[in-house]
Amino acid sequence: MKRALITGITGQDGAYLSQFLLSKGYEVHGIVRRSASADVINSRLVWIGVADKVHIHDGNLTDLASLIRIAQEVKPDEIYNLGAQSFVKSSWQQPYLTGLVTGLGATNMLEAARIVCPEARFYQASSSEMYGLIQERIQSETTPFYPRSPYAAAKLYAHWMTVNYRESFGMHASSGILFNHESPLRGIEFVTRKITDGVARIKLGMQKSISLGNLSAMRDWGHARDYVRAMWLMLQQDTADDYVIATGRTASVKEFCDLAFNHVGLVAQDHIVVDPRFMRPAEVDILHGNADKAKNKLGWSCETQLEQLVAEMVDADITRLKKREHL
Ligand code: NAP
Ligand code: G4F
Repeated sequence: MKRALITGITGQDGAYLSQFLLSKGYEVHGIVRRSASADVINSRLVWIGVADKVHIHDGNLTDLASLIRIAQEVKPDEIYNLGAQSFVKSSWQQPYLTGLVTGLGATNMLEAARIVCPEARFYQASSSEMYGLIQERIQSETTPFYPRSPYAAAKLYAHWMTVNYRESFGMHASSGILFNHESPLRGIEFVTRKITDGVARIKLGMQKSISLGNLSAMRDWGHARDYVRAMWLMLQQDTADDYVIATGRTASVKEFCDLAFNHVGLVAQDHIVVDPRFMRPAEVDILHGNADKAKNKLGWSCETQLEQLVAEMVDADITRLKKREHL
């Protein structure tokens, strides 16, 4: 039985990846940082039905000793570094913390692996945010990076450290440059879930409108369930490498709103309020990925269309609100 160690197991991708790896027969271990809200920290793992099937270890990406200890205890075959301060807007409010966790945290995990289990295969959660002020209309592995936020700069550092550990120490370390991926388990502060939760509340008569920032921003939105499969595929290859994972379709925040409101028979423009508080100091105007390399080398393609993703998220939020569940 293979053993996987996941940082960020309590997040959206951690939950879907745990479910996927368990279905493949893995023993799944996760690192969870101490929280005063320990009773709800595993709510995504509960929602997806794996909370009692994974092994949880108390640690933190900023605490190298804890990562070394956990690596010694688990002896993982595969390490997935998903842990991060992942909300771009907060990275301007907490630039140091974002650099520490999202950037140096990855170095800590790489270093723990190098010291304890250098044969373990390593996945780094890189991001399409690294393209920032895009240098090519459609972005692939060869497109130059131009980070536009403290988050993107931290991710870029972690990305290059992963390449560096691969080239310096011969470690099987791969980066997935994942474009935005969403699901019913997406954090409520991200725009897609904010919209689907808002649409559900409006449909149920619990609120009248949704306040948003830049409606023109365009993203290449996929489903997290499809994207965690790509992470695993990268670690099954003979040679480590970097891959873009994207749907190849881009849509604006406004178009996402239209799809979500249409799904419940409402009109978006009747309920959207533009609020400058949700604008950013610098914006990533458009992301549009080319995942041909992943298709050709990994045999990966996305299975969920944007319309299906939106419908699944809105329906899940309506169900949750009717049951008075929170996530
Ligand atoms: P998420 O839901 O925000 O999850 C982030 C995870 O990191 C949570 O489990 C969080 O724990 C954990 N974490 C935060 N600080 C930590 C620390 N100091 N030590 C250990 N763990 C810590 O993010 P996601 O959407 O699942 O994304 C997974 C990864 O992919 C992230 O690295 C993200 O930056 C990257 N990424 C995401 C996307 C996307 O569209 N979703 C695209 C590209 C890349 P708590 O539960 O305690 O907060
Ligand atoms: O949903 P978002 O906050 O995601 P963003 O900034 O694209 O970052 C996500 O995807 C990255 C991959 O490219 C990940 F690396 C990162 O960890 C995260 O998962 O914002 C999407 C867009 C932005 O252009 C933002 O300005 O939506 C726009 N937007 C408009 N109104 C809003 C809002 N975003 C949020 N969060 N809230 C709003 O009210």
